[in-house]
Formats: sequence, C-alpha cells, structure tokens
Amino acid sequence: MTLTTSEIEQFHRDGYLFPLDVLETDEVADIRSQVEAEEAKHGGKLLPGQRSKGHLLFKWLDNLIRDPRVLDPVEQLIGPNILCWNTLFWIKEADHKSFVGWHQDTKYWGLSSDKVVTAWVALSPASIEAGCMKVLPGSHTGDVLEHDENYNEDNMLTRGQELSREPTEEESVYMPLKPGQMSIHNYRIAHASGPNNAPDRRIGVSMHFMPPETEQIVGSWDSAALVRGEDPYGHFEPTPVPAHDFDDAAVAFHERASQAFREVLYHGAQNNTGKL
Ligand SMILES: O=C(O)CCC(=O)C(=O)O
Repeated sequence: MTLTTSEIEQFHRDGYLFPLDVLETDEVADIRSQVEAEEAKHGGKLLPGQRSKGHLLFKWLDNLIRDPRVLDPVEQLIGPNILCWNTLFWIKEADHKSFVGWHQDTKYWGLSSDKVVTAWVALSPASIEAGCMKVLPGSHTGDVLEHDENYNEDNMLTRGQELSREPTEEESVYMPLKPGQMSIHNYRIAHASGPNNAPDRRIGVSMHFMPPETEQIVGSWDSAALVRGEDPYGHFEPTPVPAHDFDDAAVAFHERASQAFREVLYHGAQNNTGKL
C-alpha cells in the first residue's frame, strides 16, 4: 500500500489519516476469535496486564506489528527505521458506557520525539455509534494542552484524564472504521472516543511506532521491537520475537516491559487505578 502525496501532506497538516484497508475479512475473524478465546480464559476480559505490550504474548500481534500493510504507510510518515514501542487493546463491550476522554498521549508516554504515531486497527465495527475515535485536527502542532485527572471509572484512561477544555462537536473529526481497517494519528493530537451504543463489542488494537532517535525521558529503562530498518541509537532494549503464543522467554520479558510501561503511565499519578 502506498500513500499518495496528498495523503502524506494531509497527515502532517491535520495529524491523522483514515481509513486504510489492512486486514482481510477472514484474517480479522481469526484474530477476533483468538482474542475472545483468551478473554474466555479470564471470565470474558483480558487481564489488565495483557492490555499492553501484547505483541510479546500473542503471535498474531507480533505478526501485525511487522506486517508490510501496516509498516509501509508508517514508513512514509516517519521514515525507514521503525521501532514499535507498545501495543494496546481497546475493548468496549456492546451497549456500554466506557469512553476515552479527550487527551494527548505525548503528555503521558515519556517519549522525546514529536514523530511518534499510533496505528489503530479495528477488529470489529468501530462506527460512530460504537464509539470510534475522534480527533481535533491540527492539535498535534500546538502546545501540550492542560489535562484534568478526574479518575472517572468509565474513562478507560489510567487517570481518567480529560482536556480541561473539550473540543466541540464542530471542531472534531470522527474516524469510523470497518473491521480490518486502520487509522493512523500523531500521538500529540488531541483525541477521544464515546461510549459504545452499538449491539456488537468494539474491539481495537493500537500499535505505537517511533523513529529510533526517540528517547524515554520519564522511565529509567524501556524496550521496543525493531520492526523495520536499523536502530543506530540503542535507546530501547530490543524485545524478543515470540516463536508462538505465550513463548516463555517473551512472557518473562513482557512482565518486565509492561511493568516499565505502567511505571511511565502512572508516573506522578495520585493513584494506580489498575486499568493497565
Ligand atoms: O480506542 C479508543 O477509543 C482510544 C484509543 C486511544 O486513545 C489511542 O489509541 O491513543
């Protein structure tokens, strides 16, 4: 897949791009059934610790962070050397009030680069009704905005953070996706999502890609997977490639890597809500 010059310009100007077709229908169905089989082992929900760095646990997700259908457009946006810092599951139950407050990830991830991007793949319908993501175009180029940390239980973010001034409906752009489609946004952009008012679950997985010059400036140790090109800097410890689901070495690494991720995300927080 090749992005056009105007798509690349639009991404740099507005901070987001969608929809990109990534997975075939049968691939999405297979991945969804693997996710739901794992959830079934834990009473219908992934364990909180499985939400992040899941590419170290699930082979299909390790494959996805290396898939050319994902990386080709990412390379056109951030360059040929690509690290995958993290992956995150975003699952909203059918007809459920969980939402994601307006926020900018740059405030919480401890990463030094302005070029970090999130690629978000829909594993079930992510319509407006189902609570797809919405963005404030252009907000990735401005200052980091003021956030309130409300610890609202229904807000899926660690501290229930929300921008002190919420963008209006008129200012926002919704990014609906069909199963198998992907959006990409710059992690500085203000974004949010509403509750799932649809009859199906809204299942998404996000992948966070960055150029290797990026540094972790909050945590003392961090890791990333080199998924394309070279890493001449070595700021992040390379993650192992799992040979299969729950590969022992990768599971042991996941324990440490997801703990380091949590420490960064909860750094300075009033309390640890256990959402990750
Ligand atoms: O899945 C959502 O609704 C929000 C995801 C999000 O905040 C992100 O990918 O940065």
